[in-house]
Amino acid sequence: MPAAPKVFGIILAGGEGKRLMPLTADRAKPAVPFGGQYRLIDFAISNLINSGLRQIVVLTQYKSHSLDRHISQTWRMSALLDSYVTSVPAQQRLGKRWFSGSADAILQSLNLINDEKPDIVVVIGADHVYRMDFRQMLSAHIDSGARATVAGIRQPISLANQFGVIAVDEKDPSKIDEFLEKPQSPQGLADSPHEVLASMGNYIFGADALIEAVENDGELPTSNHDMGGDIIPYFVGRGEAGVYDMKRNDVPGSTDRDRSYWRDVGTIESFFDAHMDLISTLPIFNLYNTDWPIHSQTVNSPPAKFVRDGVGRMGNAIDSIVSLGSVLSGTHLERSVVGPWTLSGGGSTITDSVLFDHVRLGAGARVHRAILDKNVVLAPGATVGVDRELDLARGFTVTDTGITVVGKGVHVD
Ligand code: ADQ
Repeated sequence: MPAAPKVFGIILAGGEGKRLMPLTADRAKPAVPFGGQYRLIDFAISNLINSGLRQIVVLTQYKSHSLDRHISQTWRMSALLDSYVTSVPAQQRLGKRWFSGSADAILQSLNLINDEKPDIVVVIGADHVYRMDFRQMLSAHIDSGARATVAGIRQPISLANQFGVIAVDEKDPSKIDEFLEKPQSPQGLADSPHEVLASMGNYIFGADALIEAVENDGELPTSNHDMGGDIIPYFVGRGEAGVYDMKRNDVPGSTDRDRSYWRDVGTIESFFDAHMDLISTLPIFNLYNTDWPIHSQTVNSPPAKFVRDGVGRMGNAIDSIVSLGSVLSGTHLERSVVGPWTLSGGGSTITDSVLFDHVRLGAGARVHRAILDKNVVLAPGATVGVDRELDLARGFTVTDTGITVVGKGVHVD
C-alpha cells in the first residue's frame, strides 16, 4: 500500500425505501428531505468530504430525478482539482437490465473504478443520519491488513433482523469471525446480551479485492448480488474481513451526547424519531458542529419570519427548527421541524411534527404528530393527526404509534 493511498468513494443510493412510503412515492429514499434543509444523502456525502475524499460517485436507480438534481446543484466540486461528487445512473453496461442488487450496482459500474485506479474503495449507504470520520476507519483498515473492513455499531438485539450482525474473532478482535445478514435470532454480545454489533453498511476494500469479489459474485446464479448478503460473507468465509468498531470513531467537534449517534431512518417511526433528536436544547444529534459540518443546498430565500396575524394574535415557537423562507403568522409551534418556504395562517398550531418545504396552513389549522410532505395544503381550520379515524378515512398513512403522514401535494379540507 503506498504511503498516501488513492481513495475512491462509492455511495449506494439505489434503494427504493418502501417502508418510508408515501415519502418515497415520488423520490428515491436518499433524496427524502431531512431536518428542514437537508436531504438524507447529505449526511453520507458530508462525511466523505469531511474525511478528505474528493472523488465520489453516487450510484442511483429508482426515481432518481430529484436525487440527481440535488447532487448536481449542491455538490459541485472543482474540475481543476479533479474533485467531483457525481451521480451515476444504471448504465446497462453488462446487458439490458437494471441493478439486481447493491453488489451488481458496483459490478455494473466497475468502469468508474478502472478509470480512477484507486488503491482503496470506500463503499457506503446513503440513508443514515450520523457523523463518521472515515480517515480513522481507513487507518484501521490499512493497519489490520484486511482486504475488506466493515464498520460496526452496537444496536439493540430487537433490531438485529434489520442489520448484518457481526461476530468478532475472539483471538483477534480486528477480524470478523461470522457475519449473518438480518438474522432472526442472533446471539447477544458477551458483555451486553441485549445488544449486537450491527454492520453500518459502510465498507472499505482494497480496490483489487472489491473488483475480484463483485466479479466472482456476478458469476454465481444463486447470489442475490447484495453487499451485505453476499460480498461481506465472501470475505468473511476467506478469513479476510476486518471490523472497525464505531465506538473508536472520534469525530471532531462531537459532544458526549452525539458521539456514535447513528440512525437508520428506514421507517416512518425512525425518520420521525431522528427529527425529534434534533430539536431539544441539548440535541442528541447536533447540527451545529462547525468542525464537522453537514453541508446541503444553500436555499436562496429570505430569512424565516414570525409575525402576528391580521387580528393581532401572537404566536410562539419553542424546541423547533424553522427553515429559510418560512413565515409563521400567529402560530403556536412546538417540538417541530419546519422546512423552507412554509406559510401558516393565524391561530394555527403545529406540535410534534415534521413539515417539508412549501407547506401551507390556513388560519386555525392544526397539525399534531404528523409528517407533511412538500406542497401539502391545509384549508383553514383543517386538522391532521388529531383524529386517527378521520386521517385513515382520508387515505393518509397512520403508523401504529400514531404518526400521520400526508403525501406530496395533497390538499386537506
Ligand atoms: P439494507 O439497508 O437493508 O442493509 P440495502 O437495501 O441493500 O440493504 O441498502 C443498502 C444501500 O444500498 C442503501 O443505501 C440503498 O439505497 C442501496 N441500494 C440498495 N439496492 C441498490 C441497488 N440496486 N443499486 C444501488 N444501490 C442500492 C444494509 C446491509 C446490512 C446493514 C444495513 C445497515 O446489507 O448488513 O446492517 O445496511 O443499515
